[in-house]
Amino acid sequence: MIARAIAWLLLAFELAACGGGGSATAPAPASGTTTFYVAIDGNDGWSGTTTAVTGNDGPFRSIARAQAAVRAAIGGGMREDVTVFIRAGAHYLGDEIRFRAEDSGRDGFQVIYRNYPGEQPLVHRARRLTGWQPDSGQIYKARVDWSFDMLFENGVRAINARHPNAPAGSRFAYSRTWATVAGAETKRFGFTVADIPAVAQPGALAIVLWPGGPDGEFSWNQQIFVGNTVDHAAGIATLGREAGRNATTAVLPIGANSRYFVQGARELLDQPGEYWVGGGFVYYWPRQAPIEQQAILAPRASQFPGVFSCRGATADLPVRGIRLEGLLTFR
Ligand SMILES: [Ca+2]
Repeated sequence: MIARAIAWLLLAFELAACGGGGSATAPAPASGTTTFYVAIDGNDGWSGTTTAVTGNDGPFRSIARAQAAVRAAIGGGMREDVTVFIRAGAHYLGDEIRFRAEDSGRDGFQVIYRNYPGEQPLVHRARRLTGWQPDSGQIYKARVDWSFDMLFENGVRAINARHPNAPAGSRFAYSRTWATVAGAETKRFGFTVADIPAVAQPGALAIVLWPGGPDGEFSWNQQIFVGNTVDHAAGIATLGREAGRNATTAVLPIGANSRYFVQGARELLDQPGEYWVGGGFVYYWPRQAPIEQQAILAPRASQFPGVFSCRGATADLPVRGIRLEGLLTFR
């Protein structure tokens, strides 16, 4: 499981970024140089100029705050390299760090974001969900104000609450359509009543369908339909429209034995590892307890899911002179 989880992680050691180049040898912390520190017990209201918490001052909490401090420090010019030392532990960005031209090293000097000597910071693009409150049974809820399409607990992907349930260790289990509806083969299908649970808001049910042709055997097209109509008395489901598209029918006839499952309703959250989002909350049944001690991550949905990115202003004003070193990064 861990090995599978690692597969989606982008591991970047000694990442030389943004045209910075240069050697892998960075200066150790020293007084007299422009240096900032980021630590997971830091505070963005502090100066960010001490290696650890001392009295009412200490490191920054976030890399983004350090980035802002660097911008302010170099805006009038540079007389030496500027280094941001990131201390050990898991740093959750919530979104990628975007370097712009004003983040660039200048005047022959570089801006260096690197691990504190002898320590290994882990930089996650995702935001960590915290502030869990008990909801019902073993289900907890936490507020979310960003959109995401994946959730992870300790590196293992969680499951959008669905029916039928996937067996432990798998994300795959399906129902089978029961019958073709003559004359509406790409629009309606017969189902076994137990395969689509009756829920309080049936309009919320999405049907994840592999229309399989007359005998249900062709399974290379997956379509997700929303706004469906489910008639339990007749055992007939009528597709609404394809999520994110204008299609209102399946790309192939829906024969008997085509595969599908349903998701989207709160009632389908009924086993560990399933989550459901609604009303500004994410509801989750953790695989492990206590929930606050699990690293539950929800990467913000993005077209460009990077950890660090660079975008200059113009061809003549690129991002340059930034080095990233010794950071283990996770999308
Ligand atoms: Ca379920």
